[in-house]
Amino acid sequence: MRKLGKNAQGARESNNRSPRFSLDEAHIIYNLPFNDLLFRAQSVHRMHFDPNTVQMSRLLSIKTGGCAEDCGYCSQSAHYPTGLKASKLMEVERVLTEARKAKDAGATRYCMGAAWRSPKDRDMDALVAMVEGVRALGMETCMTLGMLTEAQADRLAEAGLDYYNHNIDTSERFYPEIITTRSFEDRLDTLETVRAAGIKVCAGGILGMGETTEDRISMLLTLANLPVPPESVPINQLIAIPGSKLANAAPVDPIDFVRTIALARILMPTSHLRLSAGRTEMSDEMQALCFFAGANSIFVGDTLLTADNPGEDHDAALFRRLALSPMMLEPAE
Ligand code: SAM
Ligand code: DTB
Ligand code: SF4
Repeated sequence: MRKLGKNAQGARESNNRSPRFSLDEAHIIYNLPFNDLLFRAQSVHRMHFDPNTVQMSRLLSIKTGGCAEDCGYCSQSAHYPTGLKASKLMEVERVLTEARKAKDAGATRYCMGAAWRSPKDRDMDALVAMVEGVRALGMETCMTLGMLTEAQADRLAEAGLDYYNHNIDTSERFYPEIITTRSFEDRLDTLETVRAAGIKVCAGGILGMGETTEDRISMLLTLANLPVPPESVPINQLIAIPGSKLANAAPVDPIDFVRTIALARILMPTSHLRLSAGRTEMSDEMQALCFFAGANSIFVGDTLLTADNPGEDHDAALFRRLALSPMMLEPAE
């Protein structure tokens, strides 16, 4: 049985991927004067990345709605009257057609999401074909399918899946207020299974669900203090879905959002930090501050899984205003 405390907070032994911080240290950093915090985050960022390039991923919902889980933020949970129409797993050929379009529009990573608690073994052949097909187009592949068994993770790894997205969403303390059909520990178990299969880990969370600053710091420490921190860390701003449990959640203070990005950059210096859901509600100025604080990845395209995302034109204009360029794929080893 996993000891959560060790993973979650205060584990001080370092690994070669990231420094280790205690809860007290993380608090002190988060509460630095804003300019000092941003200067420090940007300095760390420049040690590991070109500060003017941003990685671009494209999402596709390969199986939408009707999900058995009760995640309070989600449009796809069958527990809430969100009005979303459920659909079956998409045909492989359709997925590949969409992936080709995403590649032509500049995305280098294709992320396929399914509204499942976990995949059924009968779905594995189709999922493997999707991974192989997208890879053959020369894109990185990512999937987010819920909890995985070791055998499922191994099959996806063999098919060449580059990343698996599985968010811890919030702190261990706040988690049961948002989701009751699975536990924080279940999430950490799947992350361990994915890591053991040799797939790169994408794990992050959501801000704006009514959590405290402490919850946000604690969530980031859990991620940073994993045996190996996630290669990719999506930070989502809640998109309040009408009908969901969090339909009326109060919006996050934008300065607090930027502080959280900066802390994530300092705690996980070499991870890609993705400014994920919620960009349609953010001004260009706020996004610019997030990039300055160390965010260096976004989802592109008009839709995320079910919700809106700024379209290509808006993002192209933003990139021009900030003289940002898309991050190229590193040549395969
Ligand atoms: N069913 C799979 C799972 O839960 O792992 C994969 C899909 S799920 C939609 C992926 C992630 O999207 C969630 O873990 C959550 O962090 C994020 N997400 C979902 N709905 C959101 C919303 N309304 N606003 C912000 N982030 C959201
Ligand atoms: C993540 O952290 N954000 C993405 C991706 N991982 C799968 C999903 C955002 C979903 C936003 C709500 C929607 O489109 O339904
Ligand atoms: Fe289902 Fe994932 Fe939505 Fe939770 S976040 S309800 S598991 S699709």
